[in-house]
This record gives sequence, structure tokens and C-alpha cells, in this order.
Amino acid sequence: MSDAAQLLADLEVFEREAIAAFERARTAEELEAARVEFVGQRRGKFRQLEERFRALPPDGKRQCGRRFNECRQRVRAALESARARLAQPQAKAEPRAAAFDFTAPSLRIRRGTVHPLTQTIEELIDVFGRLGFRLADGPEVEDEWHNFEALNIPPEHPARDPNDNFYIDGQRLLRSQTSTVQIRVMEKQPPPVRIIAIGRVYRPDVHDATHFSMFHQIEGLYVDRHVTLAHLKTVLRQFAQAFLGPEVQIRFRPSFFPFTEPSVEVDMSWDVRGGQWVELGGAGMVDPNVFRAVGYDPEQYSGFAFGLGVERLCMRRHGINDIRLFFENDVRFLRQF
Ligand code: FA5
Repeated sequence: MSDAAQLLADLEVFEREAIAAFERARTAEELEAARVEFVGQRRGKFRQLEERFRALPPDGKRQCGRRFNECRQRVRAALESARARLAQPQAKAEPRAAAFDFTAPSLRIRRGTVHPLTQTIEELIDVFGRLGFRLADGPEVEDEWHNFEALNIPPEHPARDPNDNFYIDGQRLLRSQTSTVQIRVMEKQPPPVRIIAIGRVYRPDVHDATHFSMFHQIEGLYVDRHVTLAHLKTVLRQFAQAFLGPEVQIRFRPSFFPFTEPSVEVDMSWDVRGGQWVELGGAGMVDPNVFRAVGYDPEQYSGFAFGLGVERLCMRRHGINDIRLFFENDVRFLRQF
């Protein structure tokens, strides 16, 4: 190999090693040591290469000149960029991972809670499940047949006033009560029936501490031979005591619903001494007209139905005094459950 060819090969190795050494340097001292080793004025490796270049014959110089200068420039540039890197503040020069303290305590992750209404709904399903009631379901957008007609509410009845309902078009509305599910279940199956249905209902009521325009009801329906009002009262008392405590009393007040006869309002009292009664919903014996609408024979079958406000139950259970709290999504309220 000629001297020129050997020099070209050595330049190659020199360039690679010098640049790697500059990039590897983590401190100014390490960089300085590398500088002295590779490009130091007196004993640096480049100095020796320079001397070999000068000693080349003219055509050898021509052969290596360009590569020689290129090598010098590249190595200088690598030295400059290493100097610039080490001149930056420590935090930036250090890799990010080094700034992370693995021994520091972790951030506290706040766990969410199940909404109190959802908790109440799950409890209701559980309590009535133990009393033998199966869960049924129906749509929130209903037709007039299921919301009114089949429930013995004729077209002229004030409950059908468009101002008292959320109509979507001429025929369909957001259901105003879960009694619609009674009809849907009875249309699908013959007696006996023992179901509950829980879900949202909608009424254009003015919002106050006990009223909201969207709320939840739990509907119950029990149809068989020889079902009486005594069965209704027993089931509701058992439910109330399982849900709110053994001291809870219930009472019926005469009332009217087009789809039950007789009809009652259901009140509960959780403090017998204080004698305070709270209305929870309506109930009664299924009206024969309702049985006829779904094709059941009212001579053979009887049944009871009830519809209770879920918010009112939940409020009573937890001592909540304003229904609006359920729907404001204020975590200070929700976190308490
Ligand atoms: C009914 O809706 C009947 N469907 C109940 C029924 C079912 C009777 C089966 C007979 C047989 P009422 O309109 O009273 O009844 O409503 C029942 C309960 O829903 C009320 O007692 C109350 O607890 C609750 N409720 C009514 N309106 C609101 C409202 N705007 N906000 C919150 N809860 C309400």
C-alpha cells in the first residue's frame, strides 16, 4: 500500500474515533482529555497525520488533500458541538430519566364513586329480586297507546294535555310514567306476572326541592289468580322495611289512578314518634279495563301495581333534602356516597 493510501485509511479510523470520543464526553474534563488526545497541538493524533501528509510527494498530496481537509473540518465541528452541549444547564444535558425520582411517593389517584341513584336502583333490584320480582324494561320514547290508551287514560283526560307532557311528534312522547312497562310485559306474556321496571320518566314540572323534569320511577306489577290489596300492602311493607329499616311503617290513603281500582297513595313513616309521613308513590289493584286492553280475562285474574319515585326513596334513605343535588354533578356531593 502506498503512503497516500495508508494515510487515507488512517484518516478514516481517526475521524470515527475522534467524533465518538467527543460525543461520549459527559464532562468538560473528559472532553478536554479527548481534545488533547486527538487534536492537541503538540502530541495529538491529528498532528502526526499532518506530518505524514506534509511528507507525501506532490501526487500523494493531490490524492489525499481533499479528504484530509474534510476530516479536519468534521472533527472540529464534532468538538464544537460537544462543547456547546456541555455548556447547557445541567438539567438539559442530563437525560430526562435521571431527573425522575423513582422513590418519591406516587400521585394520589382519586377513585370515583357510584352515583347514589345508581346505588339505590341496584338495591331496589336486589330487594325486589328477593321478593320474587323479575326486572323488565321498556322504551323511554313511547307511543300514546302504552303511555295512556291501554292504561285506561282516554284522549280527553287532562293527563294527556300536551302542556303536561314532552311530546316528540303527534303520536310519540317521552314516557311520563313507568306504568307503560306494565302494558309491554302483559302484551308479551300470559299471567302470572311478577315484575318490576326501573327507569327514567319525564314531566315538564317546575324544578324545586322535591320535583325535577326528569326523574326515576320503580314500577311493580303482580298478576295471578286471587291477588288482593292485602298482598300489595304486605309486599310494600316488606320492601320498605328491608330498604329503610324494620321500624318503618307504611300507610295507604284512598286516591285515584285511571289504571287501578281501587287506588291508593303510599306513604312511609320512618319516625313513628315524630309521626311524619312521606309520600312515595301510587298503587292499586289493576283496573279490569287494563286487563282487557292486553287480552287478559279480568274474571279469572286480578293483580296489583305500584309506582314509586326513586329519587324520593334515595333522599329518604340518605337524608338528602334537595332532589336537584342528584343532577348537578357536584363532586363534593357525589363523593359522599
Ligand atoms: C304515577 O306516576 C303512577 N304511574 C303511579 C302508579 C303506578 C299508580 C301503578 C298506580 C299503579 P304519580 O304521578 O303520583 O303516579 O308519581 C309517582 C311518584 O313519582 C310520586 O309519588 C313521586 O314520588 C314521584 N314523582 C312524581 N313527580 C315527580 C317529579 N317531578 N320529580 C320527582 N319525583 C316525582
